[in-house]
Amino acid sequence: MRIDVVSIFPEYLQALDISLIGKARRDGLLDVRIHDLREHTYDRHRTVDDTPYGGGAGMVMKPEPWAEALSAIAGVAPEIPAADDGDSRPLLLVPSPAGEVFTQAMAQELSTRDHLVFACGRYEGIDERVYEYAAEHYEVRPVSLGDYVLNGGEVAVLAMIEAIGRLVPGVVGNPESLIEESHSEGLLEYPVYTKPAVWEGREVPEVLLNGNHGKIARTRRAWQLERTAARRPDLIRVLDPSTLNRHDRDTLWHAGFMIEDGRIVDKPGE
Ligand code: 6GU
Repeated sequence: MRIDVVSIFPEYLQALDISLIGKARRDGLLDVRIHDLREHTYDRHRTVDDTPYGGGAGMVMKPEPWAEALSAIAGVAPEIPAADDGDSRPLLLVPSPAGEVFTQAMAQELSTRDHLVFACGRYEGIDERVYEYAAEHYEVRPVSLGDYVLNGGEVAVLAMIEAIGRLVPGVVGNPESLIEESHSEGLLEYPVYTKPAVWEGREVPEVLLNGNHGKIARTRRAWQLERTAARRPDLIRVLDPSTLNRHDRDTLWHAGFMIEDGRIVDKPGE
């Protein structure tokens, strides 16, 4: 997979040299290229921003450096065979608190693409016309990590590249570890324990110690449901009830949910 990132702080992206993603790059699984937006400025101060038309606080990123950077990347992009939907343009992901929320499902989908480009904005954002211009060469998608504001897209891009990159075949050594994890089945992960069996007077749950694998699997499933009900009730309400067995329904009942007209709803009075 080819990934390009354009930023005025390329040093931020040095974290991509480390750990799993760094190894995947050295192994040739991920071709990550970081570009300094200021390389596409031609004035003495290498200016990338200007005051907003219409007034208001802060500065807006100028269109010209972005147009040149994005054209250069699209121009050198390998020709990609048309996908099922017939759109062969590379994807331009624009980190922004005003974007569509980035989820595990989106990470899965993006991990199958050949070419992703991230445009890291700073200040109050990029001149809107850049997105229209970019749409001639890219499929443009604004994406947000969640409902809070960062100073720029760089930290968000680090998170997204890690979430996407680890799903690219070969990047995670043991693909088994991708199967049972938080969010992949719409539930949070169960709690985990390691040695010693007693630590600071606290015992590892007995069920994990006596090798009854059927019982361990049922217990972990119940822990997942209980934890998700407590921390993320929104995820419980969108589960498909047909995926729940009698044990699951019983666990959810005790956690304050019931099934009504084929949907999971809060028990009255909870
Ligand atoms: Cl993707 N970018 C910025 N600048 N702020 C954010 C965000 C992204 N996601 C949440 N807040």
